Amino acid sequence: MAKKRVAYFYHHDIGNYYYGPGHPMKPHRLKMTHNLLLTYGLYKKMDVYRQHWASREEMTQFHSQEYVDFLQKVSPDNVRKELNEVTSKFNVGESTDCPVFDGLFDYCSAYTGATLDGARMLNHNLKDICINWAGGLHHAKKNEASGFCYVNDIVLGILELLKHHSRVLYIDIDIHHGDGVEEAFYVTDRVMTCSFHKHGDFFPGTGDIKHIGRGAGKYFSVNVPLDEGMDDESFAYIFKPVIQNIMQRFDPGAIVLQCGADSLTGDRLGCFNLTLKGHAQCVKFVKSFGVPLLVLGGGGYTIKNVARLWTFETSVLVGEEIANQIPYNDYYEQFKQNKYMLHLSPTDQANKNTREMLDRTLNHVLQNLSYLRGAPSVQVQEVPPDYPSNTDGDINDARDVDMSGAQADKSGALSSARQHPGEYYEGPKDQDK
Ligand code: LLX
Ligand code: CA
Ligand code: ZN
Repeated sequence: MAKKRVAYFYHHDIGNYYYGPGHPMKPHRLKMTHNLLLTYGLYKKMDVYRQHWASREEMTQFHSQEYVDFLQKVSPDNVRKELNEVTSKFNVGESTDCPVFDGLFDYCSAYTGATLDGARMLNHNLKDICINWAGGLHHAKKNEASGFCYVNDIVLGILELLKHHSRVLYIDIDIHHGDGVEEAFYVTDRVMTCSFHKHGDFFPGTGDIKHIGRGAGKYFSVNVPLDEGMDDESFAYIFKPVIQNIMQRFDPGAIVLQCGADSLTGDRLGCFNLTLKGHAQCVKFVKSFGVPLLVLGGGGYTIKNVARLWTFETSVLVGEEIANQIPYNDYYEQFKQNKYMLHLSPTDQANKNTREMLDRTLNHVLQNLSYLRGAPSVQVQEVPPDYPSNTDGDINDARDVDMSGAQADKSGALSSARQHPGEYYEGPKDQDK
């Protein structure tokens, strides 16, 4: 496979945000990943960028003003006294799994900024693949936080890609259902969402195979419910034909791939049995279609294995083989348990996904896909700007990423945005509640 032009986004402060003692989400895993991939020398094979900080206005392209205002105002100091009443409304605070911590808004602004930068680089054909391991917060909703996620960078990234692409495919291999992304695009045929997840008595409880989209979006939401103990062979057995079929029928102009590491063997909160190779074969398969690709992180709670996985997947994306022996790095002792080896072996956990179940699920999904009548197209209109106009005029102040050359796109794509009514689901109408 020819080498790809790869951009990688990282900010040196991202690993210092802290959800609090005992919380399983540890942004420190991003620092470990960054350090490991640097020591493998992978920075030489891609362009490394510090992201811009996403503004309130950029976030409200999906989220409600009221919710983003709240995220901007709330702090560990005022959450109890002044803002106590609204915390339950937005599902943020002590009694939830989405705590208020120091720098919460800046954290959201950092990971969202990186996802938007990646989408814009792909839109302007500056790169083939963009990577943001800090992104992938698929549970966040228009008006509320959920499952450790506050701002849904994925929805915002897809909306950005839709400015230049008629159709965007979203693939989610996190062990959890990508509910926030599915909900946002449930009624449109311009975004196909496809989540593979553990289903049945598992957070967030959505993602039934029968949920396929509504209205113009019917058959454009694909759910692949799975059971515990999923191994590499079973995962490939269902992942490859589903994605192959979607690629043929939907023919997306860009793909967003959420690479949650909680589907790995030995994850603290997960129950699948995938190795690095099994997880990364999905990445390799998606890459093989040669479509502009935005790669994001996601869950992942055994943090040394998150660092292993995303380092290995970075090597796959840049097309470089890396040694199984982990090179000396800042967190070297954390890798001792597996003799300082990169790769993991599966455990002897039983795979509850029988071949019969997988065949039934696969046939059901392929049957639904067969109802798609060719790839939908939309009218060519004027391209919306990369950055929404801002009355303060300060949107680009902190933008570090070099986007020069963006206007040089010869394809004419810059002057031909594609828009469609009902681009994403606005949430229930009052009369539906
Ligand atoms: N699934 C997922 C993906 C990304 C993030 C968080 C989640 N949430 C969970 O894994 C989960 C697990 C158990 C209960 C509830 C939710 C995420 C990624 C980066 C930063 C913040 C959140
Ligand atoms: Ca998933
Ligand atoms: Zn998850």
